[in-house]
Parts: sequence; C-alpha cells; structure tokens
Amino acid sequence: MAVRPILTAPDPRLKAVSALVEKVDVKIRKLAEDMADSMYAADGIGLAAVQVGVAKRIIVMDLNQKEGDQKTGKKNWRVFINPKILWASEEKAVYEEGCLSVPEIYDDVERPARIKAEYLDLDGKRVEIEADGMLATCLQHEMDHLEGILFIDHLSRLKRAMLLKKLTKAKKLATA
Ligand code: K1U
Ligand code: ZN
Repeated sequence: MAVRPILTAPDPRLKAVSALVEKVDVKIRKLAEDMADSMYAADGIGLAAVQVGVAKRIIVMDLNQKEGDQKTGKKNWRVFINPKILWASEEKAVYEEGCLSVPEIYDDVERPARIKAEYLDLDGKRVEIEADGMLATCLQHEMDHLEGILFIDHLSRLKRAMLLKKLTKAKKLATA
C-alpha cells in the first residue's frame, strides 16, 4: 500500500494535459493501486493520476466507498484508462461537487446528465459504458482533470478568483 500526497490548487501541475497510456503494464497497475490507496486515505470517491503528480490518463473511482463492504471490508474500486466520451446528452444535471485538490470547497456544477464513454480496464481491454447520476458526474469531473480543468473552472470568474484567494491564504497559513 502506498498513499501518495494529493496536489492542491493553485498548484500549476494540476493544469497539465495528461498523456495517453501507451501500454497497460505492471507499472500502470501499481500506479492505479497507489491511486486507489490515496483516494481511500483522503475519503474521496474518485481520483485522477494528475492529482498525485503523474500526468497520465488514468482515473480510479469507488462511488460506494463511504459504505464499503461492511462484512468483508472489501474495496470495490474501478479504473478507467484513456477514457473518452463517445456521446453526451443534451439534458443537463446539477450536482454539488467537491474535489480533493480543492479542499473544503463544494459548489453546484451543471454537466450533461448522461454519457456514453469508452476506456481501457486494468487488463488493457476496451470497455464501453453508459452512465447517469453520480457516475456520469464523477466521470466527467475526473476526465476534466485529464485536461487540466478543475470543477471551479466551471464557476463564474469572480467566484473562482475568490476561492483561489481563499485556497492560497489557507496554504500560506498551513506552511507558516
Ligand atoms: O478530487 C477528486 O476528483 C475526487 C472527488 C470526486 C467528486 C466528488 C463529487 C462530485 C464529483 C466528483 C471527491 O471525491 S470530493 C470528496 C467527496 O467524497 C465528495 C464530495 C462532494 C460530494 C460527494 C462526495
Ligand atoms: Zn477533482
């Protein structure tokens, strides 16, 4: 188990556009495991590799992590490698989002309500899914990370500037 530190805004590394994974090999599997450990340690439901400073197109997710498997304690995380949106609905949905890289800030974001996407699993096999609800929201939030976009980039310029000021101040206080 290896928990890696999670970068927080306004760290410029979070703005990187992540590179395609060329081959799903042992190194990628180890990175995905570390990402899952880091996500659970931070009480998150998703994480993109760029958030632990590795700009590769890899996402881990466990939407049931708060409950877990009560009997076995088994974690059911899934991994999305090189994810691509194939279709997005005209219909929109609004969810309150949070981000481990934007600590203690939550706000409503509007996104397509339903999507179809493809990705590679940990065996390098191509998978297609249809998603709605929290899965659609979380997948789009994490895929934004792969383009260097944070959920606060969907808010008004004024709100984003205020939040970034607050985050910078909190970071300064934490290191003082
Ligand atoms: O940092 C991240 O990208 C993970 C993020 C995923 C996410 C949460 C909510 C909406 C979209 C994407 C989190 O896990 S934030 C922490 C959290 O568990 C949470 C926050 C708000 C609502 C639900 C869960
Ligand atoms: Zn995030």
